[in-house]
Amino acid sequence: MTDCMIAALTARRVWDSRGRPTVEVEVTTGDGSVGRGIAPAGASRGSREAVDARDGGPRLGGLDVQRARGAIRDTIAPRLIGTKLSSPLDADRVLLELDGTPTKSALGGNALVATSIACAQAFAAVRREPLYRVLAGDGPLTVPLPEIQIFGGGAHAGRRIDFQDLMVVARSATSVEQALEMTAEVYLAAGRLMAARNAISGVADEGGFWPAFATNEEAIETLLRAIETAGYTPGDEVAISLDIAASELGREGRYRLGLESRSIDSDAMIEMLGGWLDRYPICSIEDPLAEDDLEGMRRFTAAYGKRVQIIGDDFLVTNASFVEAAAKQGACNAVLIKPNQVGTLSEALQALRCAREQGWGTIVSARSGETEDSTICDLAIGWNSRQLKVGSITRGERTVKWNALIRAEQALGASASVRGDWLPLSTAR
Ligand code: 2PG
Ligand code: MG
Repeated sequence: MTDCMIAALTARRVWDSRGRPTVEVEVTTGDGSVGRGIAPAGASRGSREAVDARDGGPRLGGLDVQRARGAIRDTIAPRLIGTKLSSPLDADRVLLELDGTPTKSALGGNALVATSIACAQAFAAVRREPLYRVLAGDGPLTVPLPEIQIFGGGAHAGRRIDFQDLMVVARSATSVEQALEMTAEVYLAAGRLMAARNAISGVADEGGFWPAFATNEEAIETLLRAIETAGYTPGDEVAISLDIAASELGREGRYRLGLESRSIDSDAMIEMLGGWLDRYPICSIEDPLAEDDLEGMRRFTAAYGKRVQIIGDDFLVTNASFVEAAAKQGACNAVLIKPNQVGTLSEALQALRCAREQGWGTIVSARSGETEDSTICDLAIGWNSRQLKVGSITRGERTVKWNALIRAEQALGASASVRGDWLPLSTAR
């Protein structure tokens, strides 16, 4: 069907939520349908992630994307224009062949992911269907359970506390609509608690409150209090989810807790986190140990893997072979799926499938630098990831995703929505 032929493919520079340049690709097909994709950007990045093409030099902090635009204009567009898309991820084969490097250093992960998304969206536009339906094929369509940030920290908030995300999961909600309402109540309660302490001092990169705490644990305690103040039972109704982003804290088995002016080794880190798992109703913990601390991650997983979801983000960088290796080694029991960590939607899907084969949890995730592109919602729904992480319940680049879930839930019915009561709770014995 010539409808699905790529008639035009253009790139432009647009802006992300941190005011940094990024690249958007627009694909027009033979029947005039249009698909767009915008590359997001991380701040806490795994060292094995796909590399973005950025210009370097003094302008715009070295972050301009003219090199990525050039790669799309000179290499990707000439090859893709005139080809027919026979499936939503069809273009990825060509992209991978054109780049030919494991970290996408030839054309740039940003050039690849924006093109991959735009082609998938164009394919869905030709079908006049939401991308999630096209991606699901005959498979199940589920609206994912949200994990939503209340306090931001680490690299997203001037390292005001050491770890990165304090989130909530509305475990007892029976729909996304209800989960978002419950989260909004917790967010408001947290704001009141912070205001009462005169501690409202800004917004972290993903829209959560800028944390003003004396210790890292005080942040968790405050979140617990916010859940209670909002009228919910911590754990059963609203559970806590943490992203430690431990690769930001140290290397070679040493972790620096700047807020507490101390450095600890891998064992002490495991002990500290284990204490939190005992004391607070936590359902998920992401990157509890650094990407180079396989031994630590194995020990942590052996000790707590039955009580809590242990998510590899920087540790696994959405790479199927790293997921497979980690599963064999007994490290982690869930994976974060961020397409731009690996470069194309096809590779992200491979990582997700590989995790599912291991019986792992799968969480599709946004980045800290985001835009109005909400394709990750289509991926989470169409690939049946069952969980989605997007940052807070504030700011347009975040709410565009949550609001897309609400629309999908209305279209698919609340029975398609994933409930959270199957998630383990660290405090349940
Ligand atoms: C993470 C993400 C999103 P970043 O670490 O999980 O919170 O952050 O995009 O900066 O890697
Ligand atoms: Mg993370």
